[in-house]
Amino acid sequence: MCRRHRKKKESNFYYLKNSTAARQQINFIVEFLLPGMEIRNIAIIAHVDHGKTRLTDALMQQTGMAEAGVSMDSNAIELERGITIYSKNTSIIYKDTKINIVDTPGHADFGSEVERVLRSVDSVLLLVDAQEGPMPQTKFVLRKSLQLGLKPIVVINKIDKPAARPKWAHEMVLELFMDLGASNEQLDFTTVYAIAKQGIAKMDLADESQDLKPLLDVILKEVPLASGQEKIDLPLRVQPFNLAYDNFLGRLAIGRIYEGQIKAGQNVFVKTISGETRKGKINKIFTFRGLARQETEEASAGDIVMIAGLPDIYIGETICADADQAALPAINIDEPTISLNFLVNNSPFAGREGKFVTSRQIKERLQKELEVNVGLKIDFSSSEYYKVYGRGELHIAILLENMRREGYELQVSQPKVIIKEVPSTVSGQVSKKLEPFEEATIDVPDKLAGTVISKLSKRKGVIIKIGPEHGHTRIIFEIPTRGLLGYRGEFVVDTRGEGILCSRFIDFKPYVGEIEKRELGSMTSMVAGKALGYALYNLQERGALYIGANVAVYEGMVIGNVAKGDDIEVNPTKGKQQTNMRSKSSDEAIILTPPLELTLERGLEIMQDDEYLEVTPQSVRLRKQLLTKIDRTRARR
Ligand SMILES: Nc1nc2c(ncn2[C@@H]2O[C@H](COP(=O)(O)OP(=O)(O)OP(=O)(O)O)[C@@H](O)[C@H]2O)c(=O)[nH]1
Ligand SMILES: [Mg+2]
Repeated sequence: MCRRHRKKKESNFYYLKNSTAARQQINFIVEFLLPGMEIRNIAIIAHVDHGKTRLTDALMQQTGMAEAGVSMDSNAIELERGITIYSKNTSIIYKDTKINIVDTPGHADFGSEVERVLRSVDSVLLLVDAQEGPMPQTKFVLRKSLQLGLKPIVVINKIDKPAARPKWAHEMVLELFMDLGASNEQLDFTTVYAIAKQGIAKMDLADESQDLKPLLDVILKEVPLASGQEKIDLPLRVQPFNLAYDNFLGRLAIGRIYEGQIKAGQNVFVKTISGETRKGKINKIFTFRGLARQETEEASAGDIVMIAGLPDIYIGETICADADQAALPAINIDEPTISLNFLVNNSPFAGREGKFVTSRQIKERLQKELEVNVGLKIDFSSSEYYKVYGRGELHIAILLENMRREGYELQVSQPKVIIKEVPSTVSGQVSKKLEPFEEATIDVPDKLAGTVISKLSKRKGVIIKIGPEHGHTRIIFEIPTRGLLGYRGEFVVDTRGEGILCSRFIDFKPYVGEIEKRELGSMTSMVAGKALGYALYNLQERGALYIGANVAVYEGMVIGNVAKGDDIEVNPTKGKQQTNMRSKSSDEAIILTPPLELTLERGLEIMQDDEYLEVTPQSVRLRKQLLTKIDRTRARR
């Protein structure tokens, strides 16, 4: 019997919750059945925090692909922040079918990653929080899925929350489908209710269920088959949608085999997006087995594979068997929206904490990042700095966080939005300036709506929609990215932590002119030394401090902000005047407000144009570019 044509047997039910038996069965399947197995490819998409990773983890556990406690969020920063940063592949086996799953990030800065993934799957699980209902990123990922002609399966998740409104959420999702122009077929989506956290799914709220079987069955029923002999018989075509890097193997392409078979050692042709063809050779092939990658000699149409051997491969190119085959439709890569300079740290504390500090080391690290970080662009042409272009503050912050954890030390300039100059079509007329715009969705307690509206209007935000939303006011703004930069911190303070703000890039639109922001001034140290509690006690009346007592400071280091007005120079090392009189307010009695800790993101947000953010494995410090007051005054003239 040809394995490839093996009929699916219902009795082969590899679904034994978390049991060793399930894993033994999996080992058997992988060795003997996998080569001819039916394949389905799905992505899990949603707004940030709606439960994608929890669901993926539970699917892996219940099908015996991972132990309890193993998570798709495996990177240290992901674990720390509790968010997904990189989309990741896994596979599970259910009823003799291999289901490749891509868990995607929900944060808007990584939206373009989701878009690429969608190109390579045949359906999506659209997760929606049963209490929050559809959120901005739900709309974005659903729109992209619908445009690609995918028919989503809707999963209303977190139905265990006390304030869950699953039926309402379902209605809202249906409305969203209609607003986004879904076809009749797409509108006829299947809805599954779930508690990803407990690994439970049910078709009807009243159903009894202890596991995810109902969802798995829907996947088998609804997701189109990716494999099939008729596709395998065609000449090879693979398209990478993601990149990875391995110290030994170099650049790796993660792609879907649309047609044919791929073999280790095979000679191939790579068709570029611009229409050129180059030769290459496949070195190694891996498929996904749970989270692990498993080397294989060959793989067939329908599967998602990781390929080594093509050092210059890029997203959206087509790997094929013959030079005259047609390329697959290109995959769009979103342009960066902000930029900043990375440079060697030259503060008085430079080199104390970092292991890799030189310009060459930073350059090499950035070049390596370009291997895998698809949204990133870097201009290495200047001798003084490297200009890094990214998709948002979080995108950049994650790169910096990774670098400092690896032992790098550097400083960066204030992030700026990218302004594009488009030549006018009318001769003789000046060119047009375009800047990135975002759609910002804000939920705030009703009484605070006024404050938010007035602040964002000053920052050139325009209200698109406003209305009540579960006890809050929801306001949707269209606002230049420039207007939002540096606003988040203020928003948290203004709404006392009760507001939600999420935004995503929509398009480059005509430049709206100067934006007036009420910026806080900087409190800059005019001396080097150790900060003293007594001095800080007096300074904390003027603004929030970034440092506590006994922290070493240098001249030109920014140690806090100034609530009112311009920058000031201060002496944080000044001790109390010594007198013979014993005063009541002895140094020990001083109680300092806890400092506002400078995190990378906060630093990037609050820093001013004439400052650098110093990033080392141990510290994040803010400093003036020009350290002495004389130099700063001279430069202002
Ligand atoms: N009450 C409840 N909480 C859940 C459920 N599913 C997930 N959560 C919680 O929601 C939070 C976010 O879950 P994740 O799975 O990380 O969400 P995500 O969609 O992967 O988030 P991003 O990848 O950052 O977009 C975690 O604290 C989960 O424990 C659920 O069914 N019920
Ligand atoms: Mg996640």
